[in-house]
Amino acid sequence: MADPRSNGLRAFYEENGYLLIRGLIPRDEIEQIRDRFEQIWREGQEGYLWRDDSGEVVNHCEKYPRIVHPQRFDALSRQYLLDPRITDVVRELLDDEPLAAQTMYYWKPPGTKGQALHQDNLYLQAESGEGCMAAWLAIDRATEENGCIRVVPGSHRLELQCPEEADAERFQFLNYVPPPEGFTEVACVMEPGDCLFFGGHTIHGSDPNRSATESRRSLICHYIGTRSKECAGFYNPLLAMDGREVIAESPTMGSPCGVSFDGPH
Ligand SMILES: O=C(O)CCC(=O)C(=O)O
Repeated sequence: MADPRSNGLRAFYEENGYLLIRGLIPRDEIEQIRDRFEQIWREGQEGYLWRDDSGEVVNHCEKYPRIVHPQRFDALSRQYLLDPRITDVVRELLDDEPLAAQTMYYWKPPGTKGQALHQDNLYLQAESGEGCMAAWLAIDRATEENGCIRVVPGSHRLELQCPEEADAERFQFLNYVPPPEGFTEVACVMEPGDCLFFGGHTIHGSDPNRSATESRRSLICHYIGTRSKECAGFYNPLLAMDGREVIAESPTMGSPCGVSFDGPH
């Protein structure tokens, strides 16, 4: 694995607010993760993902095909949330001992809407340093056509912005943070096993899946640093790296919108 302290990787992160590590998790493990979630997709999971009478998938986000907090019932998700290959990078980039906040898995089959550009810390509300950090692990090849992640380099230095309304035809969630003048989004084309790390202020999102045949599956893990004593209640209990449960305090940081967001985004 590439050491984030070496080869200018840390410098790249500090400059850009994201870091892509190629081949962090080998293909055979990626296939195991994919197969486990295909099983969850087929069998459903009470309270997280199930099918209505017409056979449509129902979950936290109505018919948007993703699952939130699978680490709470699935040992494999929890294993990757606490995997040192991922958490060592998070520790280095946060410059703090990580606490795990959640996993999410996106199936994103052909035709699925995207997620408008946004900043994660508006939702997690971790109060120190970068706020939270995401590790976005590609399960399939992620391309511009099937709706890969897009990031706005340098946006990690911005304050949290109050979102505008996104285009409901293209995006599932309607909170949209436009890149300010002078900032441009870039597409992160990734292979299975590549992992993209980005901070809680980094503006990012994804376009709809325009492919006729390819899903764009991904496992996403979110962390905060231990120095951030606060985090939105939706993420409690957090997990320390040894698996211990930790309860974060309620956020006091305030919101750029006046109202706080707490829940999946
Ligand atoms: O994977 C995606 O399409 C969007 C994920 C994302 O932006 C997030 O979970 O914050």
